[in-house]
Amino acid sequence: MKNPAPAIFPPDGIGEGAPANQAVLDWVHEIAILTEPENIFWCDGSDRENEFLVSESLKQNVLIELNQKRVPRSYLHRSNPNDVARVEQFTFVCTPTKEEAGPTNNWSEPAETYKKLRGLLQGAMRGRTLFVIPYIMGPPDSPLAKVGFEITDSKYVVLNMRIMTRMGEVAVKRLGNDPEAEWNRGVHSLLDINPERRFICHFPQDNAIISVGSGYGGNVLLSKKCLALRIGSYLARKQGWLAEHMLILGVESPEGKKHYVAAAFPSACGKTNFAMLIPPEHFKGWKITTVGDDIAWMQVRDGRLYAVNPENGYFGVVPGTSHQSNPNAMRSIAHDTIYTNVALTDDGDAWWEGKNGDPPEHAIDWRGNDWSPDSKEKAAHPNSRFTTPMRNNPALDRDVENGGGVPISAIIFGGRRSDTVPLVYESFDWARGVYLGATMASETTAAATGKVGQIRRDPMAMLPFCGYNIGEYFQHWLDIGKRLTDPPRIFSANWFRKDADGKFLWPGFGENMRVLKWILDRCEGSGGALKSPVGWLPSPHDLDLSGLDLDHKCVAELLCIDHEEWQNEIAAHKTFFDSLGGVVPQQLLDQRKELAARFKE
Ligand code: OXD
Ligand code: MN
Repeated sequence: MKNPAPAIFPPDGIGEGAPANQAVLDWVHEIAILTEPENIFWCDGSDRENEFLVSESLKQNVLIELNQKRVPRSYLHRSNPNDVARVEQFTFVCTPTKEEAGPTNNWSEPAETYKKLRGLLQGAMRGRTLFVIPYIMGPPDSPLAKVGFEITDSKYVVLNMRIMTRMGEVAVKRLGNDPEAEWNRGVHSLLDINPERRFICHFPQDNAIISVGSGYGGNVLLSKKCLALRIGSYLARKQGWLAEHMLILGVESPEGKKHYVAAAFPSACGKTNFAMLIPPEHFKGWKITTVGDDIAWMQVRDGRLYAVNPENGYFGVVPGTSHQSNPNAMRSIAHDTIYTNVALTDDGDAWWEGKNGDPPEHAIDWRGNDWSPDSKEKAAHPNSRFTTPMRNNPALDRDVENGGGVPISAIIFGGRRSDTVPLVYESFDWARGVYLGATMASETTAAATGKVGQIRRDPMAMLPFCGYNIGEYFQHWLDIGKRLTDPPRIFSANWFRKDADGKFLWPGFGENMRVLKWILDRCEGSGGALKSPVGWLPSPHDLDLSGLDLDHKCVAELLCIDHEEWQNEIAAHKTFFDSLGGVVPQQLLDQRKELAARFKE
């Protein structure tokens, strides 16, 4: 590359955060030769740098300033309408053999894929700035923390990564000068935002990611789904820990007894709401605190499972967020937030379906068109998002920076199921909990492109995120269990069961505290339960439902295990296992038979 002339003329001292590590310098040089940018900008994550990039983004319409009195230091971004969600069909795991990627991933041969991507990246940053983002996932003093570098030609990505990760100096320091140190190489280019040239490719053996053709969320914030989950799960298996699509919350009783719970729900199924839950009046004195809302990295120590949240911010679904559904999220996103694909009101505020108050008489919708309540289109895209720093959360857990992690007492697996799956039950033991997680299913949501509302098996909520063979992933879970002398109890939860008229039976949101309380009672050995074929099921009086306007019939329906529905469910487990082509551990196949037999007892 010729001596690059700065295209955006950063003021002195900005864009000079280059690390001393030669391996990083060599890699950046190689990508710059390939992509031919005008300028290389080494991000340091400082406030000054951020202000500079925000002001450039405003000038170039990458960001739109919101009303600074209402939402200080907050901005709106509109993505290309062809680019509004994760693209699972264009997401690849590139391992030497197809078997390593397994039956649930799109596989692509590494050498050919590198070649194809290099072709697409050739000259792709001409006239653009190449940003290098150093970041660290996990509390910097955590043994699980991972350093990554993301190269991108998108300012929006830089601004989001600064919120979502610990970015800059801290990562450079942790990496140090060792050219052999482990770090993730992420390359992202917008190209021309064309779905035909959109590929999100992972090379687990090389600890590398290349993402092209998208500018949206999980496709491009490479720290999140790509590193923390897909590459993370691969590293976790190799190194003996777990990288999971789970929120982590703390729950403290009025007497000061505290437990931590991790919960895996698929995308857009309420992880953020659950992680920020405010207990209803009836549970006065109980406190919920958030460790994380999307990803848990967990390790075994002294026979227990300890979790850290690798992220530094929340990339949450906006529609439906209100002072009723999630007051802590509303407070979090009241300042220092990037909104993507929400509507813009005439007075410069962000608006979305489900926000408190009446809809505005007029707004500009997420595509930039005039909108009124009579419009047929939604004002905000169903997968519109907020990016907000976790320090904005009034309920942030005090141990969120504790590198050793928090001890997990319970794991919850849950999906959107309008029938079959009861409100809550507990698996008989770890191995049967692994079966429960492995066979969970949920209705698809707008978080990924494709049909919404289709039931699909989504093991441990990791179907789109497990970066290696799912059969080995199941075995890894079983093996972790053998190392736990005090394992978390494993539960199933379903907030989404409906009655015959299609109405939700359970109020959800803050009232989920009632389910959580039963879970804690079980962990402490005090909660009552009946033995059912699927596991330990609360009877109506085992749940604290006082003050809740729910009739007996409704409670009975919520807790019902309908044998006919479960015959279909167990048959669907078989279909799913069969579809995986012989990779499922024998222990789980046996469990399916045992489950079926328990229904006949
Ligand atoms: C997310 C997702 O953005 O799961 O967290 O899609
Ligand atoms: Mn997620």
